[in-house]
Amino acid sequence: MRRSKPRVTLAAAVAFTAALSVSTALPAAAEPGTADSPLTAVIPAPAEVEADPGADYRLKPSTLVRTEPGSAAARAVGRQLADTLRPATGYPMPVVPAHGPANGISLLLDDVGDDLGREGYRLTVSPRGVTVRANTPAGLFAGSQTLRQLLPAAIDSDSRQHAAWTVPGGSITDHPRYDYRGAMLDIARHFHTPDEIKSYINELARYKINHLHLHLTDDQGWRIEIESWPELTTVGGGPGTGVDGVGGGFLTKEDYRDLVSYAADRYITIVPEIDMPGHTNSALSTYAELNCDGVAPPPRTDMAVGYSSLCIDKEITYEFVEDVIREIAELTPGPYLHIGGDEAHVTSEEDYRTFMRRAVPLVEKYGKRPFGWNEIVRAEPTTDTVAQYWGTATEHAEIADAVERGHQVIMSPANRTYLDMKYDEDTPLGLSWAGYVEVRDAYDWDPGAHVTGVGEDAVLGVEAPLWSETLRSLDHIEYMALPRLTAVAELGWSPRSSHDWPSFRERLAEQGPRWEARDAGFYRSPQVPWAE
Ligand code: TNX
Repeated sequence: MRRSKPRVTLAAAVAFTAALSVSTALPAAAEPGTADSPLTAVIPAPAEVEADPGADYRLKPSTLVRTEPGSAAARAVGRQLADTLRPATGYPMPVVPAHGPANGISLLLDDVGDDLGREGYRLTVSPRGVTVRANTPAGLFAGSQTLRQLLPAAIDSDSRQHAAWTVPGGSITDHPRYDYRGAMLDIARHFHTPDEIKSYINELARYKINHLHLHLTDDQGWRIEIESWPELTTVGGGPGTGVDGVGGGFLTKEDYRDLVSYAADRYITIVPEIDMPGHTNSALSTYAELNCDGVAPPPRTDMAVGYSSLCIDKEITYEFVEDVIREIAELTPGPYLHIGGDEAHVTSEEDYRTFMRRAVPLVEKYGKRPFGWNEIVRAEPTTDTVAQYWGTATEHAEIADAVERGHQVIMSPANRTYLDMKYDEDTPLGLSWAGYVEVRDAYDWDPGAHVTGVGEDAVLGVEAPLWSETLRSLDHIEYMALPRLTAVAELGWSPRSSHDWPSFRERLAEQGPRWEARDAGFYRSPQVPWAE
């Protein structure tokens, strides 16, 4: 290989990746000291990559993880990185303050420029070591996720592996396209335990997703403890409250706080959702007084949607809503509180408007930024309200008008980002109301130009929702999320100019052995040339 220093932006990286594909195919041990994946083999694609094939760095038993002196947050990022590198390498990887000349892995807080922002970073690999510099610890965390992907796939194993732990030489300068890169997990249709949620959080962090939206309540179940209305969970979180009467459970406040902090350690913000005024049968069937006729309907665990509504004309409805919003806001350090608002088919338009005009200000009263599914804009709420677009159309007057009025939008078009849609007709799990969503469908669209009138500046970010009517276990979650989650992660992070399906599928192919190394299940899409 020539020892030139090709400067490649990702737009031009495809050819570069292809040029290196011969060495990529070789097992790491075949070429000791040579990186087995190029600097560009990262998802999401970094903004700028400058390869220096003569400057590889190989981890050694003596490698140190050096972190910014005096920064507890940088040290915590260093500890997490060391924890992830130790099992497969078997090296001790001590975490020490970065004094003296750089050697080993260094995580340094530095002024890397406004362009790189809060989450950007610069990563340089030379024969002396790997240095990540960033404006904030969030940038160091993002850079350390990139570093993991630059090491051989075996690094993700939790037992000792024999490989040449080589990082390809050169430098990466990287920062996100959108501030909000999200995933949603529905723990209402089937409850998923805190450990399962943590496992999903780990997966999100690897791909630089920085928000986890938890769909906490729905017709079938109520999955978050509310002290002022305690039966919501004792009944709505009880056994048999999952779809088809399978499973049950809920998060105590302690569980939720622990998840918030686990996510925060990984630079992920929890966005809680309490869906209203529809999708509320579990509350209505628990507290009779919330119904207009004072009669509690039976609990339901079928998959129908749009049949329930809080009672718009009763004052107790707003006492209930305020109590719930207050308790959730108190538990949630993040800026957003999602109040759903979708599929309120049995609420009249006028009632919907009346309801949202009282609910939205309550979110603000408790210091949170209101967030709702796109229907919420019909109520003309404060323009600070974030609208989550889940339609399948690329023309949508209501959302375009809302943007005109000043709303920001999260893009979750169902036929692109819904991880619960089947991949194809043979997919054993999932639904298909928005069509089949293969990996390329999830990747090949532009969030900043997808819906007429919803341009780049109006887009706060992207989110991949995972509804769980058909999903009962972590295996099910992984099978539906992987690999499509990575496509949405790339759309949220990587520059528009890097968008390139041939490059993405090649890089995605390299993720397969990583998922295998960490025992995560995934769908082997025929669209991807999976690596051995
Ligand atoms: C639509 S998307 C819903 C959910 C379902 C989902 C299934 C949205 C805002 N509402 O209630 O779980 O489809 O794909």
